Amino acid sequence: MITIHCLAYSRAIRLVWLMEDLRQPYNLISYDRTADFHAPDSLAKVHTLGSSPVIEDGERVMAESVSCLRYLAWKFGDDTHRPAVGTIEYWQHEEMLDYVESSFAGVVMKALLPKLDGREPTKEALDALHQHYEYLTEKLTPNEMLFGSKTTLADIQLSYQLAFLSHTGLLDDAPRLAAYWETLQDQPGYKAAIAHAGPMVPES
Ligand SMILES: N[C@@H](CCC(=O)N[C@@H](CS)C(=O)NCC(=O)O)C(=O)O
Repeated sequence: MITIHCLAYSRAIRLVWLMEDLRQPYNLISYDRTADFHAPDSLAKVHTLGSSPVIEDGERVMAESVSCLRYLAWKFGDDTHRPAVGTIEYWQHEEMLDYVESSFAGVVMKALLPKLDGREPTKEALDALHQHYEYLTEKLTPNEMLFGSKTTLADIQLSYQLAFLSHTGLLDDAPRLAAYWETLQDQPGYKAAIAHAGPMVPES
C-alpha cells in the first residue's frame, strides 16, 4: 500500500486528493508543523530533504509532489486526470503540471511570505504575481478548470498555491482565478482529502 507522509497544511494534500479520486487505499502518516511553521526533524528521517510530501511504495521513497502525482497516476493506470496521450492538450497539461512548482511557486512565495508576516509585498513581487495571474487566466477554460470540466493533475497541483493566495487576500483582484479556486473546493476528491488530511491552509 502507498504511504503518504503528510505535513500539516502542505503540498502532500495534493496526493491525498488524487488517491481519494482514484479510490485507492493509502496509509497516511501526519506530521504537525513546528511553532515556526516548519517541518519537524522526524521528516528528515524519511527523506534527506526533510520536506513533504514523501511517498513510500515498498522500496521506493519519493519526494516532489509533481513526480509523486505522475507516479501514482502511472501506478494505478489512471488516464482520467490528463488529456489523451500525444494530443496538443496532453503536452499543454504536462507544461502546466511542471509550471506550478518550477515557475509559479517561487513568484507566489515572494508575495506570500510578507503577507503571512503582516507586511505588504513589494511592487516588484506583486507585478510578477499579476503577470502569472494573466497567464493562468488565459489558460482557464469557460468551465473554469484548466482542461474542461474534469479535474486534472495540473488542477490538483495548482490548488495548493491558490489556497494560500486566497487565504491571504492575494486572489481578491483576480476574480476568475478566485472562481476557479471555488470550483476546485467543490470537487469531491478535494473535500475527501481535507476531511482526511486536514485543510491546506491554517484556519486563521
Ligand atoms: N517542490 C517540492 C516542495 C516541497 C516543500 O517545500 N514542502 C513544504 C511543505 S508544503 C515543506 O515540507 N517544507 C519544510 C519546511 O518548511 O520546513 C514539492 O513540490 O513537493
